[in-house]
Amino acid sequence: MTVHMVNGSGIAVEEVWRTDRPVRSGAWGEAVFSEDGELLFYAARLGPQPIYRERVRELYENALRFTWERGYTDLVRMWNLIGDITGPNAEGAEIYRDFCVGRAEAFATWEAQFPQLPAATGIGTLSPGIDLCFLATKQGRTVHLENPRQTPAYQYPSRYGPRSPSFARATFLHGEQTSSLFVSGTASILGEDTAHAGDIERQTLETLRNIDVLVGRDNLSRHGLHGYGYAVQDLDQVKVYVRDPEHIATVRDICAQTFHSETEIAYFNVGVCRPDLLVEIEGVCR
Ligand code: 3HB
Repeated sequence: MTVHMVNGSGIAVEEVWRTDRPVRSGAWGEAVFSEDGELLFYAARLGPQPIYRERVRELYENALRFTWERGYTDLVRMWNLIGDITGPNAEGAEIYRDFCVGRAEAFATWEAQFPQLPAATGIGTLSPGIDLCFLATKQGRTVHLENPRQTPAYQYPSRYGPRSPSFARATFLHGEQTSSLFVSGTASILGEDTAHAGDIERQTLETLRNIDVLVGRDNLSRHGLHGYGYAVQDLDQVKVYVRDPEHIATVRDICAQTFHSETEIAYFNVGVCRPDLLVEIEGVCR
C-alpha cells in the first residue's frame, strides 16, 4: 500500500516486513495479503466517503472474516491511516469519530471470535480515504497491555465520540525465537485527557514518559509478563507523527536526545486523532 504521509520536503519511507518462512501472497476482493503460516499481513483501502461508518464496518468485518477463516485467531497490531482525521464528514461529524463507530460495530459483531483488542494506530494522512493494515497470528502468542497512566481507550466517555476507540496500548508477541512488544500510537494523554495543549515540547516529553511506563518491567509484570521489561530508549522502528511542520525540528531534537543513534526513526507530517494533540509516537521493542 502507498499512503500519502509526507509532503514536499519530507522523506518518503518504505516499510518491509520479513520472515524466514515461505510466503504466500494474494488478493482477496479489494484487499491484499501475505502469510507464512504463523503470521498474516493484510491491507485494504477505502476511498473517500461522505459518511464512513457503514463502509468502515464492512471493511473491518471483511478483514476479520478473512483472518478468522484462515486460522489467524489473534490480532497483533493494526494501523488505521485516515485522511482529514479531525475534519468533518458530510454530516459535520468528525471523521475519526465516524470511523470509530464503524470499527466498534465490526468488533462487536466479531466479539466471540476476537474478544480482545490489539495495539493500533489511528492517525491522519494527507489524502482522503482510509487505509487499514494489520498483522495477525496463530493462537496463544499475544498479550495485550494497558497503560496505568491512561484510561483504556475502549472506556473513553462519550464526549470523545459516540463509540470509543477499539484498541489496546500495546501488544506483546511471543515469537518463535524472539519476542516483540508493539507499542500503539501514543500521545500526551493522561487518564483520558489531553495534557499540555498547545505545548509541543511538553507533549513530546509526556508521550515518551507514557511509553516508558507502558513498556517498563512493572507494567509488563502487571500483565503477567514476568522477566520482561524495556525502557523508552529500547523502542525501534519508531514512527513519529507531527501535526504542524514548524514543530518537527523540536520533536526531532527531543527524539535525538532520547533514542540511540542507530534507532530507526521516521517522521510524518500528519494530523492526530484529537485537534489538541500535536504529536504521536509508536514503535517496537524487541
Ligand atoms: C486508534 O483509534 O486506533 C488509535 C488512535 C490513536 C492512537 C492509537 C490508536 O490516536
